[in-house]
This record gives sequence, C-alpha cells and structure tokens, in this order.
Amino acid sequence: MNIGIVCYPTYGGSGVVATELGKGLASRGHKVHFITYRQPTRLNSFQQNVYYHEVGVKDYPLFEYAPYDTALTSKLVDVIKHERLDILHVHYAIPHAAVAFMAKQILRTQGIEIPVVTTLHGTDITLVGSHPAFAPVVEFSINNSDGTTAVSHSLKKDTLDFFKINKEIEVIHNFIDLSRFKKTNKDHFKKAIAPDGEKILSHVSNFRKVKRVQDVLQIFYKVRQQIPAKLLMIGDGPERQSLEALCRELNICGDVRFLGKQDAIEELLAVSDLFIMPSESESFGLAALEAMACEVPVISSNTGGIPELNIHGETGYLSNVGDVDAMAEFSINLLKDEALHQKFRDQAFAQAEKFDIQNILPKYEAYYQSVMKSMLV
Ligand code: GMT
Repeated sequence: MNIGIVCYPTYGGSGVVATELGKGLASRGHKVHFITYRQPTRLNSFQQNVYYHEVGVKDYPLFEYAPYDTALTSKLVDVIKHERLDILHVHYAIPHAAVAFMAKQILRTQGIEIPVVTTLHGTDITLVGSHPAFAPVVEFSINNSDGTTAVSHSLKKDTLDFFKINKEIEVIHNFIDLSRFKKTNKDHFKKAIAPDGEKILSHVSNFRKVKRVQDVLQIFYKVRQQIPAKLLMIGDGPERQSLEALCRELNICGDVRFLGKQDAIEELLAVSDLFIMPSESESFGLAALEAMACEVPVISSNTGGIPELNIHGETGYLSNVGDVDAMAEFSINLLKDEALHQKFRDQAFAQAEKFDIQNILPKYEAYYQSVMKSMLV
C-alpha cells in the first residue's frame, strides 16, 4: 500500500505511535509518506520506503495566527494526488481529522477518492476535544472519517459517551518495539546514578498538569524516607519549574535528577526499579508500556486505559488518582521484597509482549484493507 501519515512531530505519545507505525509498515514493504511541519522526532535515520513531506506555512503580516490547517490541507492534496496514495491515516483528531476531510472534498472535485482513517489518542477527546472550542468539529470529523480507531477501550467509551458518533470505532492498542525496548546490562550507568545501590524510580512525560508530576515527587519523598532511592525525571514541560520548587521544599533535590528530553529512554529504563505514572487522565500510557518492556513494574493511577495495560498485583499496582499514600506504600512493599519485585519484573515483561509491534502491525493493515474495501461498495 501507499500510505500517508499525518501526526504531530513532537515528543508526545501520538507522534511516537504514528512514527513507529509508519516505520513498521515501511519495513513490511509499504511505501509510507509522513506529512508534518517538522521531521518527527523518531524519524531520524534513513529507511527504505519512508518519505517525508514538510508542511511550510506562509507568513503574512495580516495573520496573527499562521493558517497551518490551510497549509496542511494544500500539502495533503498535493501529496495524495502526485504520490498516488491509497489511504491517509491521521493521528490526533485536532486539527488533522478536519483537515483530512477538507482535503478529501477538494480531491473529490478532481475525481480522486482517498480513504481517511483517524486515530484518536486521548487528549484530543478527553481534555482538548471535548472543549466547546473544538467539540463540534471533532464530532463532525470523526463521523466523516472512513474509519476511526482508538488506542484503548476506555478511550472508545469516552468518545461514545461524549460525542454523538454514528460510526464504529475500532480499538487498536499502542504497541512496542521489543528489539529496542528491552532490559540490557547497564551496570556502569546504574553505578553512576546510584553509587550506593539505591533503588531507582523513574518517570517519563511531557510534564503537563494531566500527568500529576507533583505526585511523583510526593511518592518519591515517602519512599525515600524508608528506602535509599534516586528519582529520574525524564522529559520536560510546563510544570518543570514548580517541580523544582517542590524538590527544594521537600529537601530531596540531591536525589532527584531532571534529565530533560532524552532519546535513549530504554537505557534509563534499563537501570530503573520502578516506573511511576500517577496521571489524572491517560488513554493508554505508552510510557508505562515502554517501562514494562524493560522489565520495570509500574505504580500508576487507575484512570482511563491504564488498567488495560498495568495489571494490579501482577505487573504493578493501581491506585485512585491522587492517592499518593497508597502509591508510596505499594512502591515500598515491592522494593523491600526482592523475590516479589523480580516476579513483577517478569510479569511486566510478559504483559508487554502482548503489545509487540509485530502483533499490532497486521491489525492496522487489515483495518486499512477493510476501510478501502468498504469504499468500493
Ligand atoms: O500524554 C501524552 O504524553 C501525549 C499524548 C499525545 O497525544 O501525544 O499521549 C496520548 O497518546 C498516547 C499514544 O496513543 C497514549 O499512550 C497516552 O496515554 C495519551 N495521553 C493521554 O491520554 C493523557
């Protein structure tokens, strides 16, 4: 197939999923065209069958807001027509699903029919999409996509609960490349971070409010009162400054490392003993899956799609959002019991294997085929 992929090229989970999906499809012989305003973060080396089309937004003194949607629509029309795409897959509903609808209408006037698949990732429904500023457009563009997928059953339910949707939504979970995310021996590295054998807790996110990053510090503070420990804070975002202030307040700065946006996350996960994800809302929790693939048990909230991934009492523990006492207690119990910790490590890995990209890619291929077929009748 000749496939177009639209996504955000930044560090967010939706961009990572879209890029890894495209690379995976390309390795199975499909031609994949990424259409984005910047080279996606994980599209950083040459790969056979992968093409990149940059969307340039023309500046003009009249524009207070550069019309990205219009520029993306024009680019889509151009790429779909000249590269003869078979299908367009847009990730994150806003504004991509609406833009795809517009491009589809333009191409129709030229006698070209392009099937459009929209993948809902989470905040495009739960946090941003349900806002009155976006909701009517999100609802319309889901109903006018030829196919829609959601990354968890929970997100599908949220979408159906909030919007009037008259189309089937297919659930295809996030996935993981187990050849990259795996536990490797990084003892020298571990020694540098935790020279006296302290336990290593880690957190990866974009440090937005929805991630409840302050809870991560509160949990760590309680754990560290009982067990010598270090915390790795990986990523960056709007809450960073308030986190640093909280570190000072709790007097834990010496044991917390802010590492910023990292590419080789798997190396940091390889030295981690626990992964903390206390999110307010989380449609799936790709960062937790990456941790589990590296044999790191997950202490998380029980919100959204997280329970579809993290199994309470098996791969980690689930607690109510904001219950930092419970999350700290679960962490301490696990870290104090070596045999139990190892059992959870093994079980976390076994669970991650269920989301192996090699199992998920055929699901997308079959879904594309079914959408294209449904347009022929
Ligand atoms: O929350 C993020 O890190 C970014 C966000 C995005 O859309 O880029 O992630 C969402 O999509 C991921 C990939 O499908 C999911 O694994 C995350 O759970 C989801 N985030 C939220 O729902 C808050």
